[in-house]
Amino acid sequence: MGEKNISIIGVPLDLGQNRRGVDMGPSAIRYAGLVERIESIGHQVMDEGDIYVDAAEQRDSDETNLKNLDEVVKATTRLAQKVTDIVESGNFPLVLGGDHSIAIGTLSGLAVKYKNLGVIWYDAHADLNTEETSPSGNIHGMPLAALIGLGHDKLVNLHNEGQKVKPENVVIIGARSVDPGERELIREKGIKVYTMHEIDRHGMTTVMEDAIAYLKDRQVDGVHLSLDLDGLDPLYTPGVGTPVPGGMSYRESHLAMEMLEDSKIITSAEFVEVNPVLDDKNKTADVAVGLMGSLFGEKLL
Ligand code: HAR
Ligand code: MN
Ligand code: MN
Ligand code: MN
Repeated sequence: MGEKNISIIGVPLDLGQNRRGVDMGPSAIRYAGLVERIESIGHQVMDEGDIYVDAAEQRDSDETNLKNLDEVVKATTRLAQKVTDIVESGNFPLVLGGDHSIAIGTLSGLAVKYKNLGVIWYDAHADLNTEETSPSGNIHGMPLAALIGLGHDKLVNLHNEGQKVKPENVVIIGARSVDPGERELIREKGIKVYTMHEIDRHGMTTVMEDAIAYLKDRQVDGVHLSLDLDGLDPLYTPGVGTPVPGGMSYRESHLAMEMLEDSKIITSAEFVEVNPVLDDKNKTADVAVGLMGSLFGEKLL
């Protein structure tokens, strides 16, 4: 990647879903040696600490089925401002979750600078639900929908009004758990999705070459990697709240990160859904840090 100035921000938010513990994700990732690992590659690292997250209220203030809507909006709005400050200073934002609802904040912050941003969504899920289609009411299943301008207006208009990312600039990799409303949206909006079938059928090399070429064709002005650790098979990343079998392997995931590093297209990244309470001796955080090593140019030889 060449030497970068990387700003790390933790988001200890677990209110976008049901299982407690994912708020400890940023600590677990730091404990797994993140800063030292990235510095040893030759980058400058600034750890900017954590975004403040309010305690959940006893009852939902809004009459929707969106759980903890106001708390999620407050924390992600703070995150968006922080991310805007970081990209405006020229640094590379590296955001640590927290559940995947934080992506609404990260990408809303990036959208101030990047008007034609590409997004790689590495995930078992499509995260394209709205309050109408969500089977759970969990906001971590909705960030991509909100970012393309669909769903509750507090989520859609966070930090700035309206759509933050064009649906045709989104590439989902590793999907294997997609709800009916999400499937409809993928068809209607023409969102590019490489499911586990494409990865099995054509291999990760072809899928990543294709994904990178697709985004370059879209003439994107930056590419954000949003990596949900449940994209990997739970064999490798057991510490996630919504594991889905049949996922991408450790080796496929490292290859994907190495190909992104070779392509030089990535301008920001986030790693989400690490839940130390559900983990096996910090294995999932260790995998996350290893993947960041590959993404930032760690070489074997
Ligand atoms: N699709 C389901 C829902 O909306 C499950 C979403 C789980 N999401 C995450 N992020 N872990 O990908 O509730
Ligand atoms: Mn996700
Ligand atoms: Mn997921
Ligand atoms: Mn298959």
